[in-house]
Parts: sequence; structure tokens; C-alpha cells
Amino acid sequence: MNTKVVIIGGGPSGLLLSKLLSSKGIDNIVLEKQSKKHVIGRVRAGVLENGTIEMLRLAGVSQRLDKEGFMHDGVFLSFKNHGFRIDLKKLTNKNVTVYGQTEVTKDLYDAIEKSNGIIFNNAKEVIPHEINSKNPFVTFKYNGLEKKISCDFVVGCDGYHGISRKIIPKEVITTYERVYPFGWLGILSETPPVSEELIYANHGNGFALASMRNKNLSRYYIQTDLKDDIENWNDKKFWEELKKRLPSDAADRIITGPSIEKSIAPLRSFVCEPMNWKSLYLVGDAAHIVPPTGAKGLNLAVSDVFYLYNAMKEFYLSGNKDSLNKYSQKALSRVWKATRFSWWMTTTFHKFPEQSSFDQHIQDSELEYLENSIASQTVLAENYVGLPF
Ligand code: RFL
Ligand code: PHB
Repeated sequence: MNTKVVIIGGGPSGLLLSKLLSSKGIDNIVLEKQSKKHVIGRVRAGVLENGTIEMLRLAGVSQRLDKEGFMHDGVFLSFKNHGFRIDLKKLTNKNVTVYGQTEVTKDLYDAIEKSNGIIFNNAKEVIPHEINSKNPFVTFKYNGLEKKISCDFVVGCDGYHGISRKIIPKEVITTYERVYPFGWLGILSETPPVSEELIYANHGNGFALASMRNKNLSRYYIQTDLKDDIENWNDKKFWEELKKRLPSDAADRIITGPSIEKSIAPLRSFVCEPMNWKSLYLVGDAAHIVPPTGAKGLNLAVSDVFYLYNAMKEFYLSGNKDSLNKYSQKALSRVWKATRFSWWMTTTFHKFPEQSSFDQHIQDSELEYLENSIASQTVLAENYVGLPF
């Protein structure tokens, strides 16, 4: 087989890049190791920046999102059992949209299938070869048969645990990492959300987040110990702990019900530099991970797609490689800003194991300052709605 671009990984970034390239007649093939059902079923991001929405519109996959997404003009923060609102709209003239990653991925799959794009699901043992040459190719196993695709470029959209980043020689790549000493236990429940806007809570027992997917589907998270086992958290225990951590007016209102999904995710900041090597380009979680506290992971993956799609378009239209050569530098500049913001949200809202009363006072005064300073609120709002591409 032959194509222009092989995309390894059919998560949101790989699918979006594929759809956009196809819309400009740039042939591409997506190789995804999991089944479509598995990819669509992964409950992850919920908050989309306006820039992400624009990219989904450009790809022609926003019909359902435009109808069913919920625009949020503000967000609540709480500390010392007391909540206050950041008016995103007033401060930035922008908002965010609540629309699940599961739905984004489903919309992309539907659109690619409709336009006869090529996705190999259940592609096993995907390996890029000869990246350092003019004739790169990718091999994989599909239904037990060995396949080979020759291409111009390979794009690694295969997430943090993927193989793409690992083929970059050690002497070329530098990685930066912070692993946080806690995780997030998240549940999905078919109950009305406790609040019309998200609530991020700093509490002595640890962080909590009240989020949602729609009018009858709530998403809640609490900070848990890294060693904690999901088996230790039955629904009753989860709701009791969540109520303790949310401001009491919200806790009194909350409607509880059985969880329909429950999982624990570790928290990590990770950046690899550069984001490309020879004919290989990394996009999204394959190159960087942020803790979910700032709601930035999927949005960053989409801004990477923005830079790479435009650079590839320019190359195939005019033969000019300048933008491709600048891809890593451009993407990383935005990545580091979102990494900083996500780190700041995480350190401001979570309890650290060694946290002293001094540290607690610092967190409290950070949030008190935020509550009373428009300048400080503007910094948060600007970052939360997403910095320009
Ligand atoms: P993905 O989604 O990990 O997709 C990678 C795909 O590559 C496949 N793959 C391979 N395919 C072929 N061969 C191989 N060797 C392969 N290895 C892996 C995988 O099966 C998979 O399908 O990466 P992508 O596309 O870069 O997208 C990144 C986002 O998924 C991620 O950043 C977000 O989910 C992060 N995130 C959030 N982001 C936001 O913008 N807003 C949020 O509100 C938000 N909330 C969250 C989140 C992530 C969370 N977890 C579970 C980590 C909340 C949580 C709890
Ligand atoms: C979610 O709804 O899953 C969600 C929302 C905001 C975050 C992280 C996750 O910061």
C-alpha cells in the first residue's frame, strides 16, 4: 500500500488530522490498535475550548456539537467551604463548551467512514521504519496478515503509551516530567448535574470536581491516594466524600445515583522535545501529558493538529517545508503555557502528602486573592478558555 501520511493512533487527534488532510485531498491512513467500540467508549475529556470547536467545524464534524454542546460562560471555584464564580465571558469575551470526548470521537469516526477515509482498527504490532530516509514505511499486522504502507510522513497520534515517541533516538529527545502523588477517582452517573457550571473545589480532604455531560449525566471526580484501589470505593462512600469536599450549598443540592462508570487516573505533567524527528511528527498525548485539572489535554492535542495540518497543507500545495520545520517549536510554545497552567491548577487545588499548614495558608491566600482580584481572575480565565493558536 501507498499513501502520503500514515497516522498511528485513532484517538481524537489522529482522527481529526485524518479528516482535515482528506478534506484537502491529502491521502492518509489511520492505524489504531483498539476496536472502534473501545476508542469511543473511553470516558475522558469534557471541556472544549473555542479554538477546538473551530477546528471541529473546519473538519465538518460540528453539527451535533453545535446542537448538543453546552456553552459555559463561567466556572466556580471553592475553598474553605465557600464558592465564588469566575465570569469567563466577561473577562475574556469567550466561553467553553461541555461536550464529551466520547461524542467528539464518535462524530469523527462517523464523518471519516461517510467520506470513505481509511482507518484500520485492531491494527497490531504497528512499527514505523526508515524514518531517517526519504522512503519511510510502516508495517503492522491486520487479521493475522503482515501489511506494509509506504508514505511521505508518519504522524504519531498514539498517546502517552504509544510507540511513536519511543523510536526517536535518545540523543535527540529530551523529556520533562512531574508525577503527582495522587490520582483522580471519576464517576459518571445518570443524575442531573449539581450545578449549571463546573465546580473546582479545594478541601482539607483533597480536591473535588463537579462536572457534567448533559442535563441528566453528571461527571464527578475526587482526589484519591495513588495506592487507592477502585474496589475500596463503593458508590455510597464516593458520594459521602464528594459531599464533604464540595461547598455545602452544592452538597445539600446534589442528587446521587448509581455510577455507570468508575475509574482512577494518575496525574502527570510530561513534555518531550522536539515534537518531530526526520519524517516523524508527534501530536497530542504522544508528545505531552497534562494533569486534567485545567481541562487542557484534548484541547492541546487539537492545537497540535492545527499547526501540523496547516504545515502539511502548505507542503503539499507549494512544496514549502518551512512550516513543517517550525512545527515542533510552534506547538511547544503553546504546550508549555498549558503545562504551566495545568500544573498551577493542580498545585493550587490538591492536597499533597507532605503539605504543611504553611502550604495550606499559601493555597488559601492564592484563592482568596483570586476571589478578590480581577487581574488574577483574568489570568485564570484567559488560560482556561484557551490561549490563541
Ligand atoms: P489518545 O486519546 O490517548 O489516543 C491515542 C490512540 O492511539 C492508540 N494507540 C495505538 N495505535 C496503534 N498502535 C499503537 N502502538 C498504539 N498505541 C496507542 C490508542 O489506542 C488510542 O486510541 O491521544 P490523543 O488523540 O492525543 O488525545 C488526547 C486526549 O485523549 C487527552 O489529552 C484527554 O483525554 C485529556 N483529558 C482532558 N482533556 C481536555 O482537553 N479536557 C478535559 O476536560 C479532559 N479531561 C482528560 C480529562 C483525561 C483524563 N484521563 C483519563 C487521563 C479527564 C481525564 C480523567
Ligand atoms: C470532565 O468533565 O471530565 C472534566 C472537566 C474538567 C476538567 C477535567 C475533566 O478539568
